[in-house]
Amino acid sequence: MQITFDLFADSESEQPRRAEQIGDQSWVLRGFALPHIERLLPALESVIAIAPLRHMMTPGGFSMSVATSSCGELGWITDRSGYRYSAVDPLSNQPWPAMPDAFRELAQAAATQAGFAGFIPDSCLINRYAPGAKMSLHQDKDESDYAAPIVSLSLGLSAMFLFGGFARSDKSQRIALLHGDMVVWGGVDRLRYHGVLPIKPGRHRLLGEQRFNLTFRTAG
Ligand code: MD3
Ligand code: FE
Repeated sequence: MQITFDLFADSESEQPRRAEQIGDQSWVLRGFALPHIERLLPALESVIAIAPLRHMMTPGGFSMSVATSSCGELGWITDRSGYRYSAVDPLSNQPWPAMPDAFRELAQAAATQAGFAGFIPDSCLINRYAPGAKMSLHQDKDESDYAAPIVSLSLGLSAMFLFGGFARSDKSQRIALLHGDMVVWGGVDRLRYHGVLPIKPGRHRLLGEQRFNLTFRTAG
């Protein structure tokens, strides 16, 4: 009896782990990362100690409200010359930090759960949202192979995610993404428009006044 009680010492772990289908080949895995948070947060800290979060410039000359960094062989960058993947961090001119095993293993497990066994991410983009930060509707088109899924992990403050169609003007579904939720998008849903509404002010027990989203991709 004592043992089962200890399993629920952290109230967030009481969230049932369940899969919600949001598209023909897209799934929200509620609470999927919760059993691994204690390994994930130190790994995240060690990555951003080497490759600090920064507000990159869009090709149009605006600073992103989201602060970004990356780990893995390739990192997503933007500047006045455009959006692309780079093997080096433009701040340091050094390779991005290695992808922590805890990250890769979690992303692979989530992909497998959603029907994409054999997913090998070579890039993890780290997005940090302070309250008010948002991401406008866009498609992810900078990767070489659209057959691979994209896997995301949400940490900290919750977000309202917009999941649209194949034209910017298509109606979007709104999906709340909470600490520990993972999402897998693949196949026919890979090129759907998506975005994030401005993050509401708040304080998360572990992460404070911020939301992190980690996006795992096969980019190269
Ligand atoms: C849906 N990030 O970094 S999760 C991005 O929460 C991005 O930070 C959001 O969109 C965030 O590009 C959303 C990731 C996501 C990534 C790719 C997708 C959702 C997707 C591709 C197709 C459909
Ligand atoms: Fe995106």
